[in-house]
Amino acid sequence: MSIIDWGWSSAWTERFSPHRLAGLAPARVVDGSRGVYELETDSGRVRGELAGRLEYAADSALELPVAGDWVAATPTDPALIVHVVERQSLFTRVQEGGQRQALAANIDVAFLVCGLDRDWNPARLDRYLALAMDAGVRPVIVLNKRDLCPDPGAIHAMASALAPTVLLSCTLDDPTPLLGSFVAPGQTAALFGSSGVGKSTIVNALLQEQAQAIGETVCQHTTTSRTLIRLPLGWLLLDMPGLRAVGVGGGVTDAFADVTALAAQCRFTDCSHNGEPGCAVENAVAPERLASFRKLQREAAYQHRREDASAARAEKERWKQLHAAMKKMPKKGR
Ligand SMILES: Nc1nc2c(ncn2[C@@H]2O[C@H](COP(=O)(O)OP(=O)(O)OP(=O)(O)O)[C@@H](O)[C@H]2O)c(=O)[nH]1
Ligand SMILES: [Mg+2]
Ligand SMILES: [Zn+2]
Repeated sequence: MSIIDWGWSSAWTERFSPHRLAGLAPARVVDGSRGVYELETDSGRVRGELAGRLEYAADSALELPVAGDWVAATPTDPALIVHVVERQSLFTRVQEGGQRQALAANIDVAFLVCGLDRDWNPARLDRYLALAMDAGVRPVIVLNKRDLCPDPGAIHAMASALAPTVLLSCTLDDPTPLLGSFVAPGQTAALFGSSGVGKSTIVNALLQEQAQAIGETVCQHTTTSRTLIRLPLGWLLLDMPGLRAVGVGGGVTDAFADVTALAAQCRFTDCSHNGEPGCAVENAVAPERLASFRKLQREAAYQHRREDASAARAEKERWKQLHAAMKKMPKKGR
């Protein structure tokens, strides 16, 4: 096996060339988080550790490696990770304190998995769609456990209006053709969704083996780390732990393309679709969907303000340090 089996392509070769000149080798992060990683390299699976300078030079945790990343590492075992190669996409969520957390890098397709037993929650799906749009990753909605739902047709119609949708049951169907049609060989997909919706069950069905542990009880989080898995069809799939909080920091207008299109016809450009005259949205969009839109829009706007403020603080700090350094420099006589 080589890194080509893990999604390496000519586009990456180009991005990587400066690191190659520095004697570093490319590796893909297939597992792990802060501190200890599992890497796939041209000489197989190795353990990876962060080089001190990468850790200390990082302005935020977003700059550290995450599952799916391509990194430049020493050709040793354990390998020392020196750089994170510029990402093609980064899937993030906003945590409760307002910090953005990286969930997965270099994902081509996001499978947003919902369980049709008791997890079906359109407002939560709106959140996941916004995360995918914010990351610039193509979303595919996966409605799993159709065997436990008396009328999956209505939900399927509702979801299909938002993004390409697959209706699935791991006990009745083979997910390989259903999900495989959305991912080309060499591409990477990831499974997102609450705990217990069946993400690891889907992985095992695609692999036709019990590689991932499956939950016995729905309330516990069975998968605890992110793992990139190579499927027989030649594409890669990242199994994610279930997410409790799904804070949104952007992507809302794209996730609500229907509302956005109608809003262009409101009489006032700053219409809040809340009783204004000439509003084109309020009577055309279901009240729950409009409420979900408003809530996520407020949340994303708040996050933008918070990130702008913190970027401004960092900029000010940089200038202060530069200024202090300049003052210390000896004045040369001319
Ligand atoms: N009836 C039915 N049960 C399913 C289906 N898919 C998964 N399950 C069951 O749902 C439970 C949870 O499945 P997991 O695959 O562990 O769920 P997960 O999304 O990986 O959960 P976390 O790892 O905790 O995030 C298990 O008991 C599975 O057997 C399905 O299509 N139909
Ligand atoms: Mg799991
Ligand atoms: Zn309006």
